[in-house]
Amino acid sequence: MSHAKILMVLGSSSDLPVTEEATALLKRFEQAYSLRICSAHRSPEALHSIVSAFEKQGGQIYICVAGMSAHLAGVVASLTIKPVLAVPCYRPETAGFDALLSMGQMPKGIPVSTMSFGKHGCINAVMTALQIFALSDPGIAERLAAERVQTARQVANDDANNRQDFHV
Ligand code: RP5
Repeated sequence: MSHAKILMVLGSSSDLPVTEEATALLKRFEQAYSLRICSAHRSPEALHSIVSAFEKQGGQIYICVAGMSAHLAGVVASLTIKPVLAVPCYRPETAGFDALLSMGQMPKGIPVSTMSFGKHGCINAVMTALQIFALSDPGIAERLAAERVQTARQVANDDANNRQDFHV
């Protein structure tokens, strides 16, 4: 059994739906990961312990998923020099912009790499992690390249099946 190289931390169980396709992608790429629910403000001591344990086991990349005043990623980033990827969750109150700005407006020195909203952002966070691993793992690089070919093929199929030419 391999140790998780990626730790996904969610601020609440209500953020879980955002992560489903992203964790499926990690499984498809056979990447060991851990997913934990832990809040920077509701359970700060647990967050410190989780980060500390992940560091000790040789974990490499954090993905933080949170909504509202989403300081989770910033707090995790303060505890590590490993890459921290942040996914802002949409909440109806402010359309997710509170979380986006909390994550995307980190002052210099403690970087947080902020993705787009919700499930798209979470998938891109996983893809970014895979791209980082691919720098030193040709197998992952090959699979990412194949994924790109498949994505382009899908768009071409959609075009072939749906194109419209209207002339007068
Ligand atoms: C954040 O507050 C969580 O990441 C979640 O997106 C938001 C609301 O949490 P719940 O009230 O749904 O637990 O900490």
